Amino acid sequence: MSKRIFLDGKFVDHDDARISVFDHGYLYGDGVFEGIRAYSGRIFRLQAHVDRLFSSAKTLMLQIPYTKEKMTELIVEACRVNGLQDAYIRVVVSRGAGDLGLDPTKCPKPTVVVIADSIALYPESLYRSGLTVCTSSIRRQRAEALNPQIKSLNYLNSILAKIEANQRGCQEVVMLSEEGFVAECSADNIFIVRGRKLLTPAPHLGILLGITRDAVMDVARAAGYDVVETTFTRHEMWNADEVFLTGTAAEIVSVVSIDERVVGNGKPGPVAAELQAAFRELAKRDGAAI
Ligand code: PXG
Repeated sequence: MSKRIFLDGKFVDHDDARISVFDHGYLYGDGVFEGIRAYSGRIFRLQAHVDRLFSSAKTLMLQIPYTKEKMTELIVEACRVNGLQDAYIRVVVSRGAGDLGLDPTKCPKPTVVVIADSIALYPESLYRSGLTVCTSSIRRQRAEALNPQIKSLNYLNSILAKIEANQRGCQEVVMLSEEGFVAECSADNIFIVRGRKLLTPAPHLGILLGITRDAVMDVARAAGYDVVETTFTRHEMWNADEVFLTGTAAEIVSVVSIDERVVGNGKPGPVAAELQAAFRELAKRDGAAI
């Protein structure tokens, strides 16, 4: 069965899911998105994703033509019509078609797309071996330029960093704030472990407030860890007991080498493993039923 994609008010076949070359999402990266996962028939933290989508759109003065409730229903519906219990869902709202100038007021109708697809899981070997990462020379852009809390269609800041990672043979890349503190990775948040304490960069450092980050803070606190949102440098990161990344696609993945410094004993650590297990338990029972 061909995949059914929600586009501009209705579900259409994959081959008919086309948008205009005049869409400012395409011409300027003017739009917002979410990447969401469903586990065993439950959509993980759906409300938080819908809230973040609407917050991103509000800052861009992009009027989503549905209520939050309707958008939530559409996301569930996209899984249902495609018969998916485990899914990766991409919601995209772009400014819509306009003229060739960048003025958003010339785009009368935002484009809304919901794609529900089967999830391409990261290879299990990645979790067994852990990631090798490096620090990018590209700084996370400051909030006054383009706030990293907006999950916008303009990912060039991350993509420039990712290009560097690829060139240097790293699997992810750590991005620093303008002041040189650890901020986040190109598409993941970062945590460092010191004994029973977890440190993660505070929101003001210019990060996307990841929904996995939030869930990991919850499960870690429930497991008795002290979790602190704070400021730290690469020195603390290099010398941590463990370092791990969090994101919707990767969940929790250990980092074993950073800038050619071995992290801990060079193997994925027990804290990341414990939190990954707790996270999977949470994902099984938490979330809106499809
Ligand atoms: N920081 C950045 C910059 C991100 O893009 C995260 C953190 C983690 O956020 P969540 O809410 O997912 O825990 C992201 C995640 C993908 C994909 O398919 C993920 C993201 C962007 C593009 C693709 O893994 N964002």
